Amino acid sequence: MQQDLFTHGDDQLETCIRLAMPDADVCYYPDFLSADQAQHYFNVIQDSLLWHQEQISLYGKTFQMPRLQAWYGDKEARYSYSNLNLTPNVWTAELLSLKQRCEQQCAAVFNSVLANLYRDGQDSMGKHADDEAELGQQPVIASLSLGATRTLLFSHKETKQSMKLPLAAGSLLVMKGTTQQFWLHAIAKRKTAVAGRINLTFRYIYPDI
Ligand SMILES: O=C(O)CCC(=O)C(=O)O
Ligand SMILES: [Mn+2]
Repeated sequence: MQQDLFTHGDDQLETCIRLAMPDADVCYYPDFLSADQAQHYFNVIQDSLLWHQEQISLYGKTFQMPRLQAWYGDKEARYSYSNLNLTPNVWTAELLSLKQRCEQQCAAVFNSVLANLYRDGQDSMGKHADDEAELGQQPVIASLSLGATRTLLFSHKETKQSMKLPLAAGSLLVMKGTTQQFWLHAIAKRKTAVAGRINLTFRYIYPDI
């Protein structure tokens, strides 16, 4: 991994760890939020979002998604995901303020956020790319982690190269460029006891696609 220091805004310096992944543009900011801020947002978001457990249909069978989800955003930011069609809830004050911080950090605009709550180590997310048509060609995805550290597993679609990245509380992972085109990512189950974790992925949904 290579460390880049770069400026954003006036004279503020942010440390970005740029991951050594071919065909990708992935940047990790370990200290995007302070420990206190991360704990505060974890508590408020866990208590205030309208969490629900989706059902997924696979090979004619119905399964419960192994995590809770909630979708917030601007009215027009409708999203289809694993055959689900999600209408966004109206932004909460905390989500809006985190969205603005992510926009500033990424020099990008987001109109929605997918929130995932991993209740314990048995909750997970399967291998996928954030490559739905409504995200556009080379989406910028800002992924903010709160609560317990869980490992994100990247795997290259062609070469099968893999890469593990523990996502700590208060960290921001920014995926952009060709990342979704060439790489899959997943959160694996953990056998040992793990406390709750919330991940927020800020996205821009093109309303007319
Ligand atoms: O929980 C994570 O870090 C990954 C979430 C994710 O990949 C998604 O919401 O698409
Ligand atoms: Mn994803």
